[in-house]
Amino acid sequence: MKHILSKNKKLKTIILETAEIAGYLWQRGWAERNAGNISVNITEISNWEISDFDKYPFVELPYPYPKLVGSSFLVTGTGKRMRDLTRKPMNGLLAIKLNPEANGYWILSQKIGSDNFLPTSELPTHLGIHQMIAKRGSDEKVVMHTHATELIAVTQTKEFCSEASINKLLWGMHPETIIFIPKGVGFVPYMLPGSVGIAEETIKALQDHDVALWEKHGVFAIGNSVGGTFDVIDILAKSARIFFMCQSANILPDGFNEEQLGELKLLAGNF
Ligand code: 2HA
Ligand code: ZN
Repeated sequence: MKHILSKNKKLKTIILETAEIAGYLWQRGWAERNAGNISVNITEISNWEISDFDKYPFVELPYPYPKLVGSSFLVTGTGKRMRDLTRKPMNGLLAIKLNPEANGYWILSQKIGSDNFLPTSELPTHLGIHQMIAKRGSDEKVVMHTHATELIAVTQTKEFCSEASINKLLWGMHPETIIFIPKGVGFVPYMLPGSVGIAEETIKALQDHDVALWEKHGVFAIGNSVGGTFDVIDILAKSARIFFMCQSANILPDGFNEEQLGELKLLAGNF
């Protein structure tokens, strides 16, 4: 890391945490090939003063993000593998900074002419989510997309393709789920990945949930830290695994009733 980023200790910590969690995504089997992407809003900890912006690659965005003027992000690169991030994080991550018009960004982790690569194909969705967070003024810094196999599997039947039915199922399988994810998950019906439509639906779903479940594709989750965002997906995936374990043993799981869920919800914060 022989560039402006290496002088920033807080950023280094976030890069190392992202690399560690990327390894867990791979170990879970949620990150086949180049699947998944992560972005972290690093505006608050960015200490760089740059006078020579023309040294860095500049990329135009298809539309502007007015609430993100001048914001900086750490983001995974397009085509990069999560499993490779664990060894050489900056070979798969970029640091970008939006311009004053918020209709383009400089790639601060690369110099023009070096081995350049671009951010994830899901960048419009990531920036749209960060903009929604900026608008409402909440603290989430991280957006994580991964192909959580167990959660994809439950969306393969129409039975669980609604917010009400998917949350009833996931909350019912394990106490942690309603304690740590009391708002449940939002549901996004199948749409072409990387499209404007799926970005809009995801942003809508994340307005009142920390997780959006993409039908037959994966999850988008937001959180204050990379590790904490992973934890939430991990808990949901465990619920789905319990459901499938019961199914494969020919057990029809009872789940929790409304009263049990209600008292579990009250444990949030001291569990
Ligand atoms: O980053 O997961 O949805 C690759 C993807 C696209
Ligand atoms: Zn994906």
